[in-house]
Amino acid sequence: MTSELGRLEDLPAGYVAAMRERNLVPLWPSLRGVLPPKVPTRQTQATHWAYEHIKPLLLKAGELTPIEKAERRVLVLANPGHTLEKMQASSAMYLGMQLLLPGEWAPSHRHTPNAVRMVVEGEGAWTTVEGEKCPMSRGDLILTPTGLWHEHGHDGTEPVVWLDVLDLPLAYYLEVSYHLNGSRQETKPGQADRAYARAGVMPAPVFGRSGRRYPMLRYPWANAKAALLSMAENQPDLEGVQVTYVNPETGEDAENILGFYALMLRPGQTLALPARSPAVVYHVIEGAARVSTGAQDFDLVAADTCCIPGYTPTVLKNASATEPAFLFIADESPLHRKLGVYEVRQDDQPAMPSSL
Ligand code: 1HN
Repeated sequence: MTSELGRLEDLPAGYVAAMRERNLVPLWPSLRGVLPPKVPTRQTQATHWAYEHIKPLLLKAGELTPIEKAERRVLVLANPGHTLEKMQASSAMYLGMQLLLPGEWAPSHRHTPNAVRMVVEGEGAWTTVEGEKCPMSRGDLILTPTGLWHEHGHDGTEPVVWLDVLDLPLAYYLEVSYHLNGSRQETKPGQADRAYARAGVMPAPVFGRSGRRYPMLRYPWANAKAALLSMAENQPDLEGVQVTYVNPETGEDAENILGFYALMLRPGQTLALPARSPAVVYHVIEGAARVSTGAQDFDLVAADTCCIPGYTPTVLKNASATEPAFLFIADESPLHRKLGVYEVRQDDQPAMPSSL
């Protein structure tokens, strides 16, 4: 088979026009574009969003646009490779930095896309999810999965900022993205993050489990950080000190489409990650790190975020020789696994999954 395929310009203009008039196009001029050799075409560009650039613009939005006029006051971290208007970080991931000022309330709604919030700074805000009031402190992860009612409020004195991660681009592409508005939720007593606070044991109510798909909605940073520190201490030779956020009753991914992780880089550590099919978002919770793709280096400090396209070997380096660095990571692994396209490449070689 030849690798040079016919071009559109090779065809008589009248023939092309006659096809187009009937909503027909020839495949062969575009075949290599949609099915390139070995490495997929990716719109997603490696992109770094520095918090020092976001914060003043976000605070300005707080002056310019009252919460009633925004519902959610968010600056979207848009990947220029997808064009800014598409509001995508990658093909399936949406990222936004949301600001809530003291006394403000972002009303209750629910929607088909899944969301999580990673708290960046400020104390006193909360998200109520299906009646469970989840306090927001730096580094906490709060789930608002598909279909669950959620609203945000703020009883503190300083602005609160968090990073929203949604599978909105996927839901929009699938033409399944919509929302419903609700009224202020009654909060119920109890917090699931207390009930599921210890690994290795879990609640076994004598009259049966909740059977809820999302038994845990708030993942406190204090617990995730303690897990990472004890892993690092207990396994001094472990190269990748990482935890993933899961459903504590089943061990499955916390949400259906995107995967969420916390990773610790030991002081001075360099961690080389193989190329994998999903795009990845790195966000610094504590410390500082360099994210390198070979083509680009991003120096991330606390609250900075970057996105790396899929199939890209990536090197993470702790910028400090004396302090650990802690990263929050979001990726498209659960989606890729469900679709059967998840891939890890050794030495950057294609490892196409096969059903054999
Ligand atoms: C949303 O519901 C929230 O509830 C934040 O805070 C960002 C971006 C797109 C669509 C829905 C929220 C969102 C969103």
